[in-house]
Amino acid sequence: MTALARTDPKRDRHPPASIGARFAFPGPGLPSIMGILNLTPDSFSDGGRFNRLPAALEHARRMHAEGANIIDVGGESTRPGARPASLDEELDRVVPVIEAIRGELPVAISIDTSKPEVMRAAVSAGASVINDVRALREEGAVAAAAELGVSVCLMHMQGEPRTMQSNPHYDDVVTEVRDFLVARAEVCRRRGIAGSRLLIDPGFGFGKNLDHNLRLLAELDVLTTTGYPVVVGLSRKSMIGAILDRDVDSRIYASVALALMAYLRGAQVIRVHDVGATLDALRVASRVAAICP
Ligand code: 7PM
Repeated sequence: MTALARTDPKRDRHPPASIGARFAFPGPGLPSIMGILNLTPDSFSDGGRFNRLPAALEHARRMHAEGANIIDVGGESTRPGARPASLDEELDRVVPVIEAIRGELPVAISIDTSKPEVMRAAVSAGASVINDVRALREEGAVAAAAELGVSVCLMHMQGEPRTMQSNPHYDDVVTEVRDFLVARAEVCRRRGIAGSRLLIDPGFGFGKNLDHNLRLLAELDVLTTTGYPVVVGLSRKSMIGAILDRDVDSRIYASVALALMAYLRGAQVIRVHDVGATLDALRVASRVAAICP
């Protein structure tokens, strides 16, 4: 029954167009694959700024070669407990990388930021999607996104990165996350962002304990039935660590399993570190889904 969701045309109402139709998709019946390009100092940094750009570009090339059709460029760490990046730090990290990807790879670029200034600079440099873990709640963010005319991923987060994992609480996590996302989407539409440009994301791990995360994935249909395309980021997250007691580099198989479950529940964009491994699983699964009676 869940596999049917992929082939039901009513579920595929906002497909490719919402990230820029000129970019190739991973394949028929497959979701968009958003490869993660994290430019915070803990990655691509070994010793200094000289090799950051080439190393980041090489990683983007690899994710594109493995089938990613969106590269998500982020320069602000949203890790629990992280210190917020300054505006200049964030701009220095992301703008050169976006320009380089734009000049070389036929992929959509999303910018993972909450800052209106970074949104503007990133879109000028070639980004066509804003991915905001704060769902455009920062001052000036809705106006910037409306003016830029790009697609926007609205993500749910309870609290702020520094403290969000200390004691997350919900009466009904699935309903509260859905109501928040639909309300943010309505604000965006009233302020001039077309509904067809909006995507929603439950924000796995952002102010959620293991039980909250599991319920959100088990009941992902509650989000897909809103009509907005659903983005999920489960890749290497601590919910996997909590179940398997494995460190972050040993969570690939489990990440692929969760990506597959999100796909079967109708997610249209899957945000991952391990593009090739994820697409192997989705490609075989999509062949089965395609003949589901
Ligand atoms: C530590 C904790 C490091 C969490 C990095 C993260 C999402 C996102 C991130 C997501 C969307 C990560 C996250 N997660 N954007 N940005 N959805 N739309 O695992 O789930 O990369 S940061």
